[in-house]
Amino acid sequence: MIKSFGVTKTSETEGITDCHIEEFHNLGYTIIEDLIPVGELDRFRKELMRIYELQEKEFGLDNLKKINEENLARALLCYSDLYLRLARNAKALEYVKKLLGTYFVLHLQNGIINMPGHEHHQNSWHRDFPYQNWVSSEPIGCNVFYCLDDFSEENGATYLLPHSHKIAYMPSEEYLEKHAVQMNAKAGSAILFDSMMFHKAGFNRSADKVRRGINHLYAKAIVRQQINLPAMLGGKYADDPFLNMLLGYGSNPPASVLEWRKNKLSK
Ligand SMILES: O=C(O)CCC(=O)C(=O)O
Ligand SMILES: [Fe+2]
Repeated sequence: MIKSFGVTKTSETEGITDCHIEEFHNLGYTIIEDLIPVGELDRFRKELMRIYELQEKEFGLDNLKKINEENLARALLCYSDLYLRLARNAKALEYVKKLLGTYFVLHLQNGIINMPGHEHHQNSWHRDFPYQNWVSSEPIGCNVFYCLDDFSEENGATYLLPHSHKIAYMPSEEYLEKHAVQMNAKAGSAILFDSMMFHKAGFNRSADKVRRGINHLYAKAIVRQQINLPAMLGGKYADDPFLNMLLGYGSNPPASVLEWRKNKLSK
């Protein structure tokens, strides 16, 4: 029992999951530990680096630099079953369902490689739904950001601005400096945060510690995907009803009126 007076209503939480959800709603974020077993982390790190190298070869490092995409890998699950498994991690999706309901889509899956002594485009404050100067009463998206390495002040752990999912405009520099918090989180944990929160990667000032993170943004199906995953996958996984929803097969716009009506008829 909480010692209090004049209180007629208290938040009802049952167990640790509810406590995380309560933190998410109030602060805008929470850290969930042990989502990736420590023994598997190295596979995830290697696979991320393999995919990034592929993408760097495909587009060229100079071109990646021109568009601020150096050390950033996109749509990992289109290259790797391991990353498809991560995108559908059952424990993480339990939270996503509590926040977004049962119908949601993977809006993006990125790998961020924060190199020692190197500026990264993600070092700048932003919302993952960019250009929006409004807030919503309910979350329209949530991020599951996995730490593949231990995150620390030294190696550029992510900064979040608590409660900024409820702040329509970017606060002042003084406010950011005073209230931003850095996420010291263990490798294998994930930072679960409202996609309207202001955040950024810290600067990695370590001598030699690469800091890798995998960002997932799950959104209500009214939000279009950052990259058209069904087009990239070309029908792969479409027969699995859950993946059909998650990957956007079920919510990307039909190509014609006839297709729209046929879809409705078949339901
Ligand atoms: O790497 C980080 O700490 C933040 C990454 C980020 O903001 C993003 O991927 O959108
Ligand atoms: Fe971000």
